[in-house]
Order: sequence, then C-alpha cells, then structure tokens
Amino acid sequence: MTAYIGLGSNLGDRWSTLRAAVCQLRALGRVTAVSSLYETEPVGYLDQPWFLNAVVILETALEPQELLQCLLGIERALGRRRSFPNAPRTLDLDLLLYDAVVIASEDLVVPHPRLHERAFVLIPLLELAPDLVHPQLAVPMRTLFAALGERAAEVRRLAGPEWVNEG
Ligand code: PH2
Ligand code: MG
Ligand code: MG
Repeated sequence: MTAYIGLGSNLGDRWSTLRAAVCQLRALGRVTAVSSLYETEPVGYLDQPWFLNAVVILETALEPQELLQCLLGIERALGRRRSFPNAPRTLDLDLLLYDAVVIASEDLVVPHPRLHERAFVLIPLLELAPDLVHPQLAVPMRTLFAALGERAAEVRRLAGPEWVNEG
C-alpha cells in the first residue's frame, strides 16, 4: 500500500527531528520518495514559531490503524508532548493518504480532513505526485491548491529532497 505521510515540526531542532523521523519511518516499510523541506507560516493557531514541513511516500504492508499507532509511537519517541490542540510540537506525523482508501473512524480520518486547505501539505504533495487526485473529493490536488489562491499561507522552499541526509 502507498501511504503519504506529512511531517511537521516547530519546536527544538526542527531539521534534526524531521531527519530522525524519516529514519524511523524506514522501519515501517520502504520510503520511496522524500519531498523538499519547506519553512511554513503557522496555520490555525498563529501565535507560534514557523514550521518545517515535508511529505514522504511510504510503501507499507501495515494496515491504516497499525500505521497510525506507529506514527504516534515515533512522535512520542522524538519528544512530542500533547498539551492543547495545535500547540507547538517537536514532531507531528499525519497520515494524509492511504492509497485511495477513505476512513472516518473516531481516531483516524483519511484523507486527512484539512489536507485540501493547507498549502504546507499540498505543495510538498504535488512535488511528489503532480497528478494526484483527492480520493474523496474526486478533484485533482493541483486544482485544490489553485483554489487556495490568496488564502494560501506562506511556504518557502528551504532545501531539496537531499535535506534528509544533511543539516
Ligand atoms: N500543523 C498544524 C497546525 N498548523 N501550520 C503549519 N505551517 N505547519 C503545520 O504542520 C501545522 C500548522 C496542526 O497539525
Ligand atoms: Mg497535523
Ligand atoms: Mg497530527
């Protein structure tokens, strides 16, 4: 199965944390692509530091629920403490897409419910898969991104995909 995982960090040594996270993701299957690294304006709760964001493609045999538990385990291992929703975090790993599967359970919603309104997700996603179609909305991701227009929060490309071996 092909999973798209969103990575985010806005506390501590953000670059090192994301590099360590990709390293741990490799234990869950095969990481077949890593996006560029982006520095992004906070969305939602604004009074917090800018994020580093990226997206990776993971080929995995894990079921979505198993994968979610593994992602939460990696977040904890790399120092995530949960205080309030959208609080600054050392590491956030979001299951954005799992093949074209649609899931709406209490603790897991796939595709990620806010994916289509977030430039910090859509830009790295489109970099890896320019022709991807949103499985639930049945609209190309690039159309969703274009629809953000002026509302898109700022996203700056900081480093190419080789960031994962550097920094
Ligand atoms: N994650 C959030 C809320 N806001 N903003 C940016 N720029 N990047 C994020 O990863 C992010 C956010 C909740 O997970
Ligand atoms: Mg998130
Ligand atoms: Mg999350």
